[in-house]
Amino acid sequence: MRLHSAPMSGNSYKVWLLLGLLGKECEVVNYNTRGGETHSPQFLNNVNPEGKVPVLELDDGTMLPESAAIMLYLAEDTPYLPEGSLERAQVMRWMFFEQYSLLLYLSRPRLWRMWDVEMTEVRKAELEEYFEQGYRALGVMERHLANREFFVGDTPTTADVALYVYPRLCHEGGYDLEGFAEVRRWMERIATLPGYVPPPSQA
Ligand SMILES: N[C@@H](CCC(=O)N[C@@H](CS)C(=O)NCC(=O)O)C(=O)O
Repeated sequence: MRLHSAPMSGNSYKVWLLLGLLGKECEVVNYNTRGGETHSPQFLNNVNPEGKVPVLELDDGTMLPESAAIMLYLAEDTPYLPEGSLERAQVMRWMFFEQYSLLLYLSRPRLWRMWDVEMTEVRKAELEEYFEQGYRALGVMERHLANREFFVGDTPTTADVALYVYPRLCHEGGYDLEGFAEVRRWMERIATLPGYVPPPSQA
């Protein structure tokens, strides 16, 4: 297996983290996303037509993009993916939530800061919307975690790994998790799991 990824990519970090927690090894090929390497004809034709990482390349050459799909594939037959259909659906429910309701809002402010993007009036208005939606999504997580240790069941699953990454990195985009004590406690629990891999943080 080979993982196509980028050094500061949160979505790639989800996969590195899961690999560490599962005790699995994988060759890593890094790209410079800012420099447009993932939009080269070679990448678009042979790795991912969407021009994004992460992509897991299987031993037979099959390319599997999308962090959530990769995590579900890697976690099969491990404690990180429950066997029961309802529990599995709950895991996917939180991974869909992460993709639709959390990811963009927490990742974009970080990306703009990292890339020192010019703050036009349009971007300023967008940023405000990202923070509003991002804090809303963090509130959903905070309420869910009020009476449980992990998102689904009593042990960590791919849902926890997916949801961990952007809250862990979001301070780099200007978020403040002061009002999210349950989320912070849950993040501390994740950071003590055997095989934990620290984030690709600049800070
Ligand atoms: N839904 C995708 C999002 C992947 C994504 O946005 N990847 C970023 C890096 S974190 C990327 O490759 N950006 C380069 C680009 O869009 O040109 C996932 O979860 O894997």
